[in-house]
Amino acid sequence: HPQRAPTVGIIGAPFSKGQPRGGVEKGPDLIRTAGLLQKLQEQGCEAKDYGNLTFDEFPDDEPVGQVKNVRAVGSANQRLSEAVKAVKKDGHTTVMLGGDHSLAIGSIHGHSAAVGQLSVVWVDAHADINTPLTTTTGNMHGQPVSFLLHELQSKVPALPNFSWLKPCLSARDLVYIGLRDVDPGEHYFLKFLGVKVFSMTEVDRLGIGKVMEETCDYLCTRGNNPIHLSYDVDAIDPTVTPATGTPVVGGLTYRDGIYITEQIRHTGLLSAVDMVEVNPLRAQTEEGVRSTVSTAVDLLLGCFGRLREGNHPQDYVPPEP
Ligand code: Z70
Ligand code: MN
Ligand code: MN
Ligand code: MN
Repeated sequence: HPQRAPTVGIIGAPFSKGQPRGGVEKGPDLIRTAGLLQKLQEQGCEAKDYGNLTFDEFPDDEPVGQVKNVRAVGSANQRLSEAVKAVKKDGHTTVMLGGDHSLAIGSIHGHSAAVGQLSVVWVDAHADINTPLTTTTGNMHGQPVSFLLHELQSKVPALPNFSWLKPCLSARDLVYIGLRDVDPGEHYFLKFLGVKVFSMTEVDRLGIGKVMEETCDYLCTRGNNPIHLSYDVDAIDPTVTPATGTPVVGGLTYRDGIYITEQIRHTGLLSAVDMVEVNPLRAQTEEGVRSTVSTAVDLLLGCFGRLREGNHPQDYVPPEP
């Protein structure tokens, strides 16, 4: 059954302070320049660009314990949460273009504020579930999930510019795909909480077809909540997406990555997408940047109905001689 074309609301979040490497703030404009809006429209998808958010500067953003740029990350995510909430209330499926993955805090919080209980599909080489106490790097992009989960609130200390944030996600409504670089504290939380995880080992064992069948079955039994797809481009193998801050060998193929988006779309429940961690300053070659950005665009097109058999008019009839 063909699905009514959703309308897409695009929010740019040129923010990099959840991690130490400059360049990831260029992601939103690079993805736009690669033609995201035109391509969505060409496949029959109405898209509205809400432009880029601007973020306050925090010149005296001293580390809190180990954690860096806490005030900037808290403030940026509060702004993003309000923006995502407003675009959801406008009736769109939101696309948040990052920026680093700390932005999932605001994106998921704002999405949940608008629509209620969510399912989150987190596609990433990393679990991003460290707390400010388990982090080994102090980077907030390795921690967003811990701030969002109800079950981890007793483990997350109060931080400056985070008092607006209320946990809004249950561990049983979270599925990971693509993990292959997990820290000790993260591994403990994933086991302790019983989170559904398809690491690269499961992708190898089952194949992406079965992984997505199990993912969609699992989300069905969780009650068909609106789906938030949080896509870190480093989930894909760095031979395909090298322009990212922390590439990890042995990732998803381009085809695995696209198939994930096709199957999530097929549920009819996709309600918000993040596309994060595109960093043009991290690839060795221009071709590496081009390949990364065009993959990010293709993943988003897959979310919104692009078919690999081609999107053809239903009333097409071949010419008679
Ligand atoms: C590590 C940390 C991370 C993305 C790296 C890495 C986290 N676990 N996330 N790149 N996207 O810093 O906590
Ligand atoms: Mn169908
Ligand atoms: Mn990530
Ligand atoms: Mn990652």
